[in-house]
Amino acid sequence: MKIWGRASSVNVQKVLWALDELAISYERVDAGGKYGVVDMDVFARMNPMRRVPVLEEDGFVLWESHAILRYLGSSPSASQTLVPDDAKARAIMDQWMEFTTSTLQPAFIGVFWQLVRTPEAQRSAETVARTRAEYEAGLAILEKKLSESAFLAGDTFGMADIAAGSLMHRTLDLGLLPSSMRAVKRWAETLAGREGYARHIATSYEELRAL
Ligand SMILES: N[C@@H](CCC(=O)N[C@@H](CS)C(=O)NCC(=O)O)C(=O)O
Repeated sequence: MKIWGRASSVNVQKVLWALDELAISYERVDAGGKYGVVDMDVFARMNPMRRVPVLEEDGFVLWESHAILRYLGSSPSASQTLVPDDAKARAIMDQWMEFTTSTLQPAFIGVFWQLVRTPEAQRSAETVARTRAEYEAGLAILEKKLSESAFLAGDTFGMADIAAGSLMHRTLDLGLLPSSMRAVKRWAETLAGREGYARHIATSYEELRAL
């Protein structure tokens, strides 16, 4: 199995974390950001969006990180299941993954771009405050859920925790989690104890910083 994508991309990181959890071996090829590659026609034939990650396996090609997570979780080579068999339990997992795609991650990216990817001279305090507040609104939804259960889809760790949890290292590092959100903090600390998180999520993002 080949994963195309730079290791500094949070969407690539969540796939690498899932591969670790599932003990699936793979080869990663740098693409995107400073590595380019996504501009090449050969890459566009795999992913017309020219984005990473892309999974390639014996001629099978898949893009969109959460589609990749679901595929990996249901793959026969998975050594443990992160995607429940039960339809309702799986739908709850999907719900949190969709929430991450549609709401939580776009809000995170808004503030991350301001604080890390925009040169300080070009930042506006107003935009920082607005994007921060939008992300806090998303985190508040997680806080409510995680004060009711240990993980997003219930009592056991699963793919939804990988999808949303992949944002937590940068969230904590940038001081974006309000101190009142104790349940998110407890959850993030639990996730940080997993080897795949330590290996792929808790990494430096300095190469992304605008000078
Ligand atoms: N919804 C897509 C988003 C993919 C995406 O935006 N990837 C970013 C990196 S996080 C990308 O490819 N950016 C262009 C680049 O790195 O050159 C997914 O979840 O896979």
